[in-house]
Amino acid sequence: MSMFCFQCQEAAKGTGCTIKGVCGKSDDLSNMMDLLIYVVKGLSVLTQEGEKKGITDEKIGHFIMRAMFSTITNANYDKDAIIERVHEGLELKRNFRARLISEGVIQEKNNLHDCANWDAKTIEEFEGKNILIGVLSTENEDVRSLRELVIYGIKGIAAYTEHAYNLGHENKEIFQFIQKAMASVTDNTLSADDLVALVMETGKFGVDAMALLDGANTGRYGNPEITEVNIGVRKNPAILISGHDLRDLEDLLEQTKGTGVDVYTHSEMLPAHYYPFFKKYDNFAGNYGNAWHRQRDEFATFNGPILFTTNCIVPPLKDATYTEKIYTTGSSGLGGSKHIPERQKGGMKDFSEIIEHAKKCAPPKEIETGKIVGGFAHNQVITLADKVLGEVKAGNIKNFVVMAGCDARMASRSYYTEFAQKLPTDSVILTAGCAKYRYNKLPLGDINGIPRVLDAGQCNDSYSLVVIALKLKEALGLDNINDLPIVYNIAWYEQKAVIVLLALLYLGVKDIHLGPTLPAFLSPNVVSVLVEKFGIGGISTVEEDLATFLN
Ligand code: FSO
Ligand code: SF4
Repeated sequence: MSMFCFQCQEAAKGTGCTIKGVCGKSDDLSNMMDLLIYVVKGLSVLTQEGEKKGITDEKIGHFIMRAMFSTITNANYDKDAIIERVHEGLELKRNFRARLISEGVIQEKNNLHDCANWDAKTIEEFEGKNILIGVLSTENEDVRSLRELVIYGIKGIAAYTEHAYNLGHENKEIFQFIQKAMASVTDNTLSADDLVALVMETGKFGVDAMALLDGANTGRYGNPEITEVNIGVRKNPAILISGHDLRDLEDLLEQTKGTGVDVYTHSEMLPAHYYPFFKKYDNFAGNYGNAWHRQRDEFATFNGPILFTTNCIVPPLKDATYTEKIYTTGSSGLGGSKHIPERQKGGMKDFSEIIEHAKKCAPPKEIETGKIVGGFAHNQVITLADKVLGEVKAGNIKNFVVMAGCDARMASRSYYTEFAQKLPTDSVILTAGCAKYRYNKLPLGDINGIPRVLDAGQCNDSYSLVVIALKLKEALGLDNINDLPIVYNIAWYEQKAVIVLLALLYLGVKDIHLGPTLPAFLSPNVVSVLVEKFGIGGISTVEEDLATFLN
């Protein structure tokens, strides 16, 4: 075994990647990410000591946010960038630790966890350490499972918090919680019950992070509205933008305006079309392709450069024709690809090189034609509330099925296409995240004008689905969110889906079905707790699930 990672749904053999990641992450990169998390833990332990005496450092919260996000599945394949972050974190830790010592908060020799005191400067030292401190260094499998559940939830929180931060929104309580939680996962005195409570608290801050991002996105770009998005192509050279960061999209659209270069969205950037703000850009041409895992084919036919603002990246094959057309920015990275640096305060990122690159490329090749409809975030759905409730009361809508989450490669995910196809025609699908690509182009029709697939947006817009559920509960005069005619059949892949799940659990949602497989990082005992407390279950066949879920 040269690495160990089991944070995503594609963990090898359903247990963990031990030689190389199924995602393409190499063992040395995986181990270096483990070390980055160890540095975050060390910083977090020190911040807890500092807080006792009111000593804080804002830079630490921001660093931890970026560091955690860069270790999320499929986001960063650039080992040098991760090493740079380890150096940056150690420097912050060195300084903060020295400050705590000089102010008499801690002693040079102390009983704090090794992560708080460990220091090093060379790659050799990093490599000597990183193999000792990974996931498996927690021996008890239940404690390990609960600790990792918290850590993966925090990775999701870090991602959403970073997007909000890029739009000038932050919530200090979220940063404080992250630090408390990352310190707590090193604390051997915590019982399993303490850790379960920490998991729930992580869910609470997941709700806060999604609400923060919702406010940041809608505050700057307006409330998503019903929108038809073109999935065909035009005749101009173009740039494809992927990932989730709307601020990067704004900078790109501003800089491509009037250049003759079009901009298309890919995968999770599709919902940007639903925001009123972006409609003013004539060169914002449409959405090209499908979910992230189809990129090896779709990037080849796109012809123009591709900008990744976040995950999900699939490292190109050796003979791929588009490798030199990939650019990354923010927490994403791909060794060998050009990385666009951060924006200066009050400025924009400089995308001029990508735009010049695009001008030399052929226009995208058409792979499909037509339109898809979306924009059913909370504000839009609440505007339609009377109509929707009318259809519910008239018995024309019998139930809502939340099919939010992620898409990924596994062939078994055809389950979700089939499930959508076979749902009774009086069921409406509520979706968010890239999971929608399994059914958003199917002719599923509408119920008296209400489309049978209501897409709220990106995975973070699962928050919208919660707001909608709470409104429905109020309008129908129900006491409990679980009395609503809503079924949860969620597909997960990476850690943002983990925080969406924890947020739902925190809000008291019961009987969530999670597929296509349950997380490898949940030990049998932790699964039992989740089944007992929350009624969480997996999926089986479409026929069986339709029969049981809709009952
Ligand atoms: Fe998908 Fe990837 Fe949005 Fe994830 S593109 S899988 S849950 O990054 O964040 O839904
Ligand atoms: Fe394996 Fe997923 Fe970890 Fe990649 S992120 S190494 S596929 S478990």
